[in-house]
Amino acid sequence: MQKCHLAVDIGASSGRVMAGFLAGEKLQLKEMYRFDNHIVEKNGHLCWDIDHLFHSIKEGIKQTIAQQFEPKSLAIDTWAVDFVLLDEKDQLLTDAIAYRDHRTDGMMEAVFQTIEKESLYDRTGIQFQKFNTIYQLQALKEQRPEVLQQAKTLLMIPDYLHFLLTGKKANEYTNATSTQLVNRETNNWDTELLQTLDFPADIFQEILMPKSTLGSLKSELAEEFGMDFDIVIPATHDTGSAVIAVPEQKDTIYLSSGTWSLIGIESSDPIATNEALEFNFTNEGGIDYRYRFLKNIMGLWMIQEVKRLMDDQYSFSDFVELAKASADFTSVVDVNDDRFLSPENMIEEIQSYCKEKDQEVPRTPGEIAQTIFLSLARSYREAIEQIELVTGRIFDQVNMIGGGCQNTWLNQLLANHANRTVYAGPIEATAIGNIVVQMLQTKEIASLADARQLINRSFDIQIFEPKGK
Ligand code: ADP
Ligand code: LRH
Repeated sequence: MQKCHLAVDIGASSGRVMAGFLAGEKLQLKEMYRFDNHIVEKNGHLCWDIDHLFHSIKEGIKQTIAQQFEPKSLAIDTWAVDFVLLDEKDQLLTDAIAYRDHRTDGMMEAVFQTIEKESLYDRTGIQFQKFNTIYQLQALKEQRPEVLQQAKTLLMIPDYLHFLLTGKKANEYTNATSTQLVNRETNNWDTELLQTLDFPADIFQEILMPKSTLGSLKSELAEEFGMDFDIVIPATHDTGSAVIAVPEQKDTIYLSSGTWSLIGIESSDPIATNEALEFNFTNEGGIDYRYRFLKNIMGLWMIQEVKRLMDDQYSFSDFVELAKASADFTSVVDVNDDRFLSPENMIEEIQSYCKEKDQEVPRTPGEIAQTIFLSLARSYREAIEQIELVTGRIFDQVNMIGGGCQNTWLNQLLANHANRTVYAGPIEATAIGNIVVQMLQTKEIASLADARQLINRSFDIQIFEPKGK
């Protein structure tokens, strides 16, 4: 059997189980299993189907073993901010409610009545997104106080999936910072903040850092799989894992392109200045306390929704070609407008926006896709300008990673509009970042710098040079 490390990487649109192992001078990555993930409506809320996710993880492990791969360890990463609450018997108290649910409408303002926005930013360095865990907890406090009172444990989604595998409870650091409840100086739960907000401090668990070992499989699972292995803590926030895999280059901006577009730089210290606050940049915790100074941009969620609303008649690569053929269509929307976060109908929302702004209304699939891609490229350029303004540095290139790298038209639009060289790849950066943390834990890789060099020589990177707009 081929020994490997298993990365379970679950994004908002799909999950995969990937085996990683060293072969000579290179890191090899092999997909073992892929599964669908999407938000479902349950009990009046938008939720994640956590049973489906856990079942798929188990199926992925079984398929891995059936393909003659033997995991030495496994680690799970998912999207950030969402969590579950457990009662005293470790049973779920609610469904796994998704960040696009409308329960957080107005909750940011409610929190600001207790703590000023500036003070919250100063303590945490985290951006203001209406769906951050802090606002989800505020929603529970106001709408279902009995649930919060019964809660004994808060686990973020990957923490919960790790718990189901091992029976061990912990909160992983990179994802914990996305709650907006971790203090950027202590890198621990901000107990004063929890007290101010009247959140039950005892539901928060010990924070574990990436590269820690959580434990081995529960005995019944080891029996079911016919083998046992360790669960290692990766950067459980997918963006944290993805940024680990940015091939090391000086003066680069990364753009993790998937359901969301996360654009920023790695910084040894949080940058929580007034300008950073004004531009709504975040400082999420990363491996070895490297901070991700970045901005969330609505991302390819917009085209995912359009694809769904058109009954999956067109594939993502069809949309790329259709948009390219509509290159002369110039209407744009403000992709960061909250109206695109969870609209009833994304196509109509885009059309109404254009109409309201007296722009030509996109009608055909190509025009709609072009409006999305052009709008994204423009907002990427704006974010690059903001990063340069805040840091006083110049960045001449962008490293695009994630599934969105496959959108060659968007890569070219970004190169043109930002007038920067765009390096696209690796597509599976998140799984790679997850795997290398496991290899750092076993010391198969000596350092993060070595890991990034290894990634650089192991995966293809496509280059897009700016051409006249
Ligand atoms: P997440 O982890 O958030 O679920 P991924 O990193 O898997 O997202 O990226 C998914 C996105 O990648 C899709 O929304 C789609 O826009 C883009 N994508 C996937 N395959 C292709 C393709 N063949 N051509 C163009 N874009 C693609
Ligand atoms: C990307 C991501 C992003 C978060 C959002 C909720 O998958 O984790 O970093 O802001 O989902």
